[in-house]
Amino acid sequence: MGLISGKIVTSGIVSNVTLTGKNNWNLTYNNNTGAFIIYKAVGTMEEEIMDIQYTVGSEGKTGSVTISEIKTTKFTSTDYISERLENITKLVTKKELTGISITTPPTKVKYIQGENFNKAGMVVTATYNDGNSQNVTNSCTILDGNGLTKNKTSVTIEYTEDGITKQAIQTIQVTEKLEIDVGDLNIKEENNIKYINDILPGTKINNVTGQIETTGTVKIYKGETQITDKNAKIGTGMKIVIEGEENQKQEYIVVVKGDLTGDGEMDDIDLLKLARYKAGLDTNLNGAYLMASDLYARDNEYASDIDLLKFVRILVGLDNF
Ligand SMILES: [Ca+2]
Ligand SMILES: [Ca+2]
Repeated sequence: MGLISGKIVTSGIVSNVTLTGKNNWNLTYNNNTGAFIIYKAVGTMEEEIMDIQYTVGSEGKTGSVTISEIKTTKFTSTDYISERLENITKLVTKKELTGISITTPPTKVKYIQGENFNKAGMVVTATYNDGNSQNVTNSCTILDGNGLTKNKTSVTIEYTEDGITKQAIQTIQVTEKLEIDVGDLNIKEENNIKYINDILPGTKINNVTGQIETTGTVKIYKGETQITDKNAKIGTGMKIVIEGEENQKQEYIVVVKGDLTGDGEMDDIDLLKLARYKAGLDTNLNGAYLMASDLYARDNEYASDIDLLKFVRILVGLDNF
C-alpha cells in the first residue's frame, strides 16, 4: 500500500477546489485546510492519480493552484511523485473578452435614409483569451442603428462582458429617401392606388408634372409607352411614375375630369361613353376612367345621374367645373 499526503494551496482568483481520485486511488480532502490524503492498496505511479477542479472568480486576472507539503509512505521515489503532482500545479488566468467579430452579416445591408438598422440574420461572436468563443448576438447593442442618415456607411456593434467592452463594425449602404411634394395637386387614394385627381381637360403634361418636386425622376406613361413630349395633353389613365434610388417608386394614375376615353379632352365621345355605361351598353368603364365621370363629386358616386346631368351642362356651356 502506498499513501501520499499533501496540501492544496490556492491564490488569486481561484476558489471552490474539489479533488477526486482517479484510477481507483482513494482520496480524502479537507476543503478548509487544503489537506488531502490519497492512497491505493495496489498500484503504480504510472497512471493519473487525481483530478483537481476549481472555479475562477471575477476579481483580478490571475491565480494559481499548487500542491505542496507532499509526504509519502511505502513509495520509494518521492521525486517521481512530486513530478506527477507538479503537473496539477496550475497558473490560472481569468477568462477575459478579447474581441468581437461579425461572423455572419445581417440579411439586410442596404437601407433607405431614415430606416432603422435590422440585425436579423447577423451573428456576433465573442472571442476570449483562453481561445474559446461564443455567440453573443443577443447581448450586443447597436450604437447608431436608428434613423440612418444618408450616405452613412456603417453601424457599430458593441458588447460588454465583465467590464470589458469591444466593438465591431458592420458595413451598410444608405440611400437618399424618395421625397415627393405634389404641391396643389389633388391626390386621391382608392384600393391602395394613388390617383392625381381633378385635372381639367386640355391640361398639358408639363402643367401637372411641373408641380411635382421630388428627389427622384418623374416619367409619364400611356400604357407601356413613355411620353416624352411634355407639351402633350395629359389624359385619364396616364401613369406618372416617380423613381428614386434602390427601387424606390411611387406611381400615380391621372384622372382628367370628364375624360373617360384617355385623350385628355372632355367631349361628345366621353359623354356617349358615359351614357352607354349608364344604359348598360358599355361595361368597360372602370378605375381612373370611371373616376373621371365624377363631375358632381358631392354625391360620393361615380357615373351618377347628376354626374351625367352636370356633364351635359358643362358641355353646352351652362355650368362649369
Ligand atoms: Ca376624352
Ligand atoms: Ca358623382
